[in-house]
Amino acid sequence: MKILSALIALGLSGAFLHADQKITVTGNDFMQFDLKEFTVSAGEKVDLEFKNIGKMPKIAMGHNLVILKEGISALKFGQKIMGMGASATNPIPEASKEDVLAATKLLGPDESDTITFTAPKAGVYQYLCSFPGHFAMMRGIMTVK
Ligand SMILES: [Cu+2]
Repeated sequence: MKILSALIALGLSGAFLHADQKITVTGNDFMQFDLKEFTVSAGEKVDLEFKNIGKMPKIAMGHNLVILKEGISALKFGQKIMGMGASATNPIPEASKEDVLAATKLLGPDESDTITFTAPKAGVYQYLCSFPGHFAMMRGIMTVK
């Protein structure tokens, strides 16, 4: 009986090891993400916390983190939304949302936003900051295994 309860306890702790995956990324006044790549497990829940650690006003240096669907280039997406009139107040134009897997809010200095999503199937997913022009420097890769 003791062995059985020990096995059950082990099983439960195993379940806890598979708890949500937590990823934290920051953006700064130099248009840099601190994490340019991260890896998550397919089908598992991801808590992604994004923080703007800069000091410049949101209208001049706001940041967000936009993860694109598989096969969508962050560079091309960044260029496309500029053509759609993306701005500090409309960083993800409506017509571009079909390309977006998950996105945080656009953040001003010292703000943070946490989003939760289920990691899609295995593959490579590009992300960027969609504040106009920031895609030139603020890009990264989420690998799903
Ligand atoms: Cu930015």
